[in-house]
Amino acid sequence: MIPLILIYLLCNTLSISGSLPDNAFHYQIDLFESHKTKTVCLPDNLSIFWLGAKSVVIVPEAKPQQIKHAIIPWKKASEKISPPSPLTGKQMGVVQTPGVPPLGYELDGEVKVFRLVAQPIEHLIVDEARSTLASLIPEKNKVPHKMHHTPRYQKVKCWGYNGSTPGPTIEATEGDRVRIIVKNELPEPTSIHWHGIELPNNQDGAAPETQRAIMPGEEYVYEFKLYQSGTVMYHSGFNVMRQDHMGLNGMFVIHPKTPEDPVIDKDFAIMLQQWAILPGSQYINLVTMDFNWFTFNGRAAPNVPVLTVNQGDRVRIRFGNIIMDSHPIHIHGYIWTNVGTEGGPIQPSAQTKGSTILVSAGTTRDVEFTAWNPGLWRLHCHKLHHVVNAHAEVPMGYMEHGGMFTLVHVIPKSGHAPWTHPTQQEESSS
Ligand SMILES: [Cu+2]
Repeated sequence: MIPLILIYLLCNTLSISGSLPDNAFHYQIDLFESHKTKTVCLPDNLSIFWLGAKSVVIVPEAKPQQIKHAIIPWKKASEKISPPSPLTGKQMGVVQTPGVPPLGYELDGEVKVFRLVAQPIEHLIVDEARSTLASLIPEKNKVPHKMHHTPRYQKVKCWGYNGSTPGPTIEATEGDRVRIIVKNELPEPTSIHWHGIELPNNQDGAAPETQRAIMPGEEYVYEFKLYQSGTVMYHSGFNVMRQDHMGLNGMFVIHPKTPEDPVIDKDFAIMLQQWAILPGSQYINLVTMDFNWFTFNGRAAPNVPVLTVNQGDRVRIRFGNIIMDSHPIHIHGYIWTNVGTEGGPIQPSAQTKGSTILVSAGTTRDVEFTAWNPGLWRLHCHKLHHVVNAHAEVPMGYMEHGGMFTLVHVIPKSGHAPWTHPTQQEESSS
């Protein structure tokens, strides 16, 4: 117990408790209760691994495999978790974030006031008993494959905003002044960075460079005017590796001041996320880059909601990516137009076409198409490990679709009309 005595002597105001088996000594240290920073000194033969604001693992000889399975503090037992505010679930915009409740706002004069609560949540990534895809697959297509067993149910103890991960999509209009009141119900300090927004430095949410972090239990107010339009994002700006991976991210849509042409009939937002979850665990493994769960708006197939549109609709899909890897998102049956980035709309002369859009880490990409082609069309990441669930656990046989995979269901105008390509229509009308 030498480390215990050592740390206690050096930092006599810290509270230290708990232990891990084997060679690792695990202590909880109340660093942030007093808003003070402590420096912990250790002799050369001891290594210290920070697991968050309140927890360290001390290993006499660094043996990473021993800390890999350490459970990251997720929630304080004493912590009060607020129910979603009445504005959560209130659709006041036009963007659908499938699987994520919308967020309304209150008006204070001309300021749009949004409320976000950062809090621990228990989130269901997949529950095959509630598949959103199964009912759409024609019975005649179901042939008896022998599928290898893959997890049919995966819950995760993570962090989110207003009860969901990603958090609700914030919608406003170019020229609006917005106020976002953030409450911290996490077991550690946090802040929110407004990713891709041009704003004054003191509103950037980069703690500690531009603000003191929001301490557990505190509320903090951000307020700025929106001078741009497009799809941007928000995510934690403190202890970023951990907090963003734990689920603290969301989309932020700024509509242009002038009406859009062509008019968008269905406007979807999809946040791309990835998670490392050890077999049988509900906790996120933060000490690996071997991600094994991949989600659209926090859900893996077959539980990703289907994007249902009518034939002829003008459809926009906004993709956002805060996590580490890039995701090439592909659609079947359509060529879409790349119309926007986190920098805003792309000028028509610079727009490109494709059926796959690469959404790199830290970027957003908006695509548009007219839903001329009826049917069930796959929409999925084209990194092939990203379209199965917990791929590391299963042998390479037949595997059901999982991960970043869903369908665009284009409902035909008429069940009897023959299939026609748009160029055929042009030929017949000319
Ligand atoms: Cu991917």
